[in-house]
Amino acid sequence: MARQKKTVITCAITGGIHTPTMSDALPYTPDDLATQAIAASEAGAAILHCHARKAENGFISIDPKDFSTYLPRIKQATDAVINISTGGSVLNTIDERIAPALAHSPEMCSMNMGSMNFSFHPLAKRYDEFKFDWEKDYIKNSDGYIFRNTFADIENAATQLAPHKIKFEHECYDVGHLYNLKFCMDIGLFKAPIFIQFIFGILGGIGSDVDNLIFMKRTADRLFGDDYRWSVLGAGNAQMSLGTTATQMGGNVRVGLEDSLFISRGKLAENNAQQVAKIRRIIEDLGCEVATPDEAREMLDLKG
Ligand code: KMH
Ligand code: ZN
Repeated sequence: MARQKKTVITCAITGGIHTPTMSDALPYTPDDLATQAIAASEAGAAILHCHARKAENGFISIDPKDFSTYLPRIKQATDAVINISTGGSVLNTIDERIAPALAHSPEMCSMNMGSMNFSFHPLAKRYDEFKFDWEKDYIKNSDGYIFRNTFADIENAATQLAPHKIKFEHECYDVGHLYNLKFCMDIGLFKAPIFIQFIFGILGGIGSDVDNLIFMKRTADRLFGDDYRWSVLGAGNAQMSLGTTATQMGGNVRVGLEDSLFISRGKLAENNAQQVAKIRRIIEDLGCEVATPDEAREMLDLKG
């Protein structure tokens, strides 16, 4: 595949993995979500990957109304590409998880490409003071959660979302997920060009070693040829290092507090924009350029 000229930065603003107790910077009120998303866009993120949370306690929400409280403010203030998560929480069904994307019809949404054990960041267990009751159970049970994305779930989500012409961020947490994606393309669920988010370092998925990134990339090259664009999400302390490696291999990168709460080893990030600014600085220092939202639209073939 020809090396792309610019690098698309995605920022995943809040997610559903971390809990408010872990960092005061993790946004969950509509005000904080909008303010941090807008700042991340201004810092250089072309795509904003969005989850919603309950304003009163930060619990992960898949209620489309909890997206309505902050997405319009982002759209009004920026031209960033909005990407709505269909990951929801491990407690939700696929129909519940796709409801926000169906209701808001964004340019992009996530599409998780396989079922897996899904454990939260092991560091979470160090936190024994919780702000909200739900956090304790969520963390306590985290070893036992299964993130369900069967072929039937994927087909159901793809079929219901198809009329909206939303570009999927195909979340691939392990090499088998690439083969799942290839199978789904072969049976006509997804059309080229596809956009793959290679995910490393989630407990239950592939680890965050450079060897694994090369393996995932080579496998995708073999399976999809020129029919795919790609990005790297390194969870936790792999965020900046693996993300940087991806940009040097010609790929795109995702940062954000959904994927890591830190700005450097042991130091919590102040907000999402700080992570975006850091990866942007690295990309530019290494002689590359970051893509604007419109350039990302063109590169990823979005509906615009
Ligand atoms: N939480 C990330 C590891 C989704 O929102 O659908 C992957 C993710 C999934 O962002
Ligand atoms: Zn997400």
